[in-house]
Amino acid sequence: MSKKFLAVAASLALVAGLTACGGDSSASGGGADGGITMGFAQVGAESGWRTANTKSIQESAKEAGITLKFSDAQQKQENQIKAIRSYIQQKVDVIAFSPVVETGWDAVLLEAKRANVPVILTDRAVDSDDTSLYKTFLGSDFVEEGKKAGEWLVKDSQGKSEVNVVELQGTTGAAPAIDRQEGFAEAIKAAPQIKVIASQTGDFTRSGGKQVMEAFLKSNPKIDVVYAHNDDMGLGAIEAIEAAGKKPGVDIKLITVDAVRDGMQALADGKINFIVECNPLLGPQLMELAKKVVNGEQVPPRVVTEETTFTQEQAKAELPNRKY
Ligand code: GYE
Repeated sequence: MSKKFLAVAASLALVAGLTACGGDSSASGGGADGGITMGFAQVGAESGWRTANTKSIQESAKEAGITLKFSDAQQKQENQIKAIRSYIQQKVDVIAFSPVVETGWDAVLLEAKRANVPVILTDRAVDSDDTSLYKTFLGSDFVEEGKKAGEWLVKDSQGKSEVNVVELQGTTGAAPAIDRQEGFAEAIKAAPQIKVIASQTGDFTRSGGKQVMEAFLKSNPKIDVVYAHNDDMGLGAIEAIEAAGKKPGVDIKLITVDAVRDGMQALADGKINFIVECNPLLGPQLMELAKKVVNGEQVPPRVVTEETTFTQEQAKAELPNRKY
């Protein structure tokens, strides 16, 4: 993985209009009143996964008695940087964020460090050599997720002479897009008949997945498999495949990542063939870590979420219990 350092232009602009969530903004300030205030800079609202993640964070902050200041960056790094600067200015007790992309964070994280505001990375990682810029990283192992997707396809491709895959990538430069591509590529090396014939970003959205898939279908006469970095893009691809008069799950197989309800429904309906789970319910663990960090307790530098995979049969059994 490349280690790039993009210098972030220091801007003094204060962010107007960050949504305060969970209450009284005057309660911030070093936990002097005994309460903890967290500034959370979210990626956006691009997918079902993200919606579930946001809900989990808001609900568990409430349960933990943590005052949450929440902002939505609409998938733009510059918005996240502004939000983080604003949280530093407001002297929150802890900042948590899920970085839109991997690189370009050193400058703003250094500002937080100098202002003594601890930072927790959640869901997505940053690509920086300086691990002193954050206290811990809570989230999935995306390379592992990509590997699980690839391993399923290797098994499914046994005895076939040619398997053409198109890949719908997540947001360019985002950790889950980079790592899910890497893990998948690694796993399919075991089966040389599997070839990724096209790969393009659909930005983790349903409309992005649909658009890219429409273009793939026009320019590639033989597509056997779609590997989508999330359910939403896979669901968009299903629409494009059906509009082209083909049967998703049968004429063209689909593998996706996340296992949100809509994805699981499509899997149970036979339109997706395999889903690798990525757990969005990070709120409770995040609040636990935040309390420890604010109290000066030791926390592990990396906390990995436990996840599984689903076949069509397993999805049918799991659907009634799925909470998101
Ligand atoms: O898989 C995707 C979302 O960062 C793990 O972001 C997250 C990814 C998730 O948009 O649906």
